[in-house]
Amino acid sequence: MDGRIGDISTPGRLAEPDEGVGLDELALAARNHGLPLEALRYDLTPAGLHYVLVHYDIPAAEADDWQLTVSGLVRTPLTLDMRRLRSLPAVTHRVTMECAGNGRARLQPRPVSQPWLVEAVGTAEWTGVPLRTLLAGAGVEPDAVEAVFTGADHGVERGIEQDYQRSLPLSSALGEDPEVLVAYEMNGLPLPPQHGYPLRLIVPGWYGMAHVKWLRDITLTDTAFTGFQQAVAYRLRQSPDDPGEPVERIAPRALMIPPGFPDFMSRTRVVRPGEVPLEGRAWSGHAPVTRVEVSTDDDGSWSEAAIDPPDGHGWAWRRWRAAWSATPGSHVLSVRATDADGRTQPLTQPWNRGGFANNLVQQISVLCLESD
Ligand SMILES: Nc1nc2c(c(=O)[nH]1)N[C@H]1C(S)=C(S)[C@@H](COP(=O)(O)O)O[C@H]1N2
Ligand SMILES: [Mo]
Repeated sequence: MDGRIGDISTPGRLAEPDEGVGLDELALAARNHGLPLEALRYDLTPAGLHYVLVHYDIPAAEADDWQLTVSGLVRTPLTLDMRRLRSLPAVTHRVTMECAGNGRARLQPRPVSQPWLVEAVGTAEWTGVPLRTLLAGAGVEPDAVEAVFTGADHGVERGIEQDYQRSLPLSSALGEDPEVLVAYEMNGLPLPPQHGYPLRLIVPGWYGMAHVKWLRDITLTDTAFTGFQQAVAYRLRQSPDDPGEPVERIAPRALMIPPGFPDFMSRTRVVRPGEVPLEGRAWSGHAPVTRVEVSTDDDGSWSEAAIDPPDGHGWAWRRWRAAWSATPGSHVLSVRATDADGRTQPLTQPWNRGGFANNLVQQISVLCLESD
């Protein structure tokens, strides 16, 4: 699997100052899609509206002959088919998943990759077997430090052919909070092909790249995994030679359902004067969201929104609501979330070479009409 014709250590490219979105980015944007922001109204995102991100091709997969292997530093290597996995005690978790590249399209300079604005997010109920159960069945050897997860999809990165692979430290793989799942259902139905059919990893609270789809192997190792998606991509780097920090948990973010209706070309929102209900969702992968604030006049003033109670684990977004008295003219609406650890969202753009974990406050331009 390693036709070594490229330099895998090269981090991604930045767009030139005047460079528009290129054909390679349009091709990515055409196969992946975001959550239409009005779908923030649903507690549970209907599967077809959940964002999708696929690096390579959706692999051909049949549940009937799918096999998950658990190998490496285990006492008893396992080969599990779907029937066996479904016979094990299952749990269901409601989890908000967000792509680490969400917000990337607005960065200056712009990393050349999937150009998300803010819509790479969704919430689903995932059903499957706790990873812990499978690892206990296999018996992890004491010198194991990581679990490496391999998907059935395959492609070339910087000239090197490889499978989609990511790892988790053993402490996270075996942990109870969050509880990592090997999931075979999304919202009570078999996984759709684009979301990993028939089997994927779910790592509540972590950015999307950790949730390996089309999962076919788990290997326990005594060294840290250095594959492309772990050690080259998905690191917070300021320069190409900066080793950077790994991208892991989701930074807090609140999003607002754009109020009123769109002006089709400018995408400005249009409302009529008077009370305009504002609503959206807020989440954080570090700790539950405890505060959501809304600003309606771009003058630095914020007022607190009401937040719905969290669900049991706090791995899913919370709905927030506020009311706005709209007056004729142009307005900028903003919303920001703060979590129980005190993490919040910046008002000025943070930057790193991959455009990861970017949680700049959302701003929506609204034109309020003269009274009708
Ligand atoms: N095997 C495999 N798993 C993968 C990916 C992939 O390309 N291949 N993309 C990852 C990324 S970057 C994200 S953001 C999430 C997206 O999951 P979704 O498409 O179900 O929303 O899947 C992750 N798991
Ligand atoms: Mo992602």
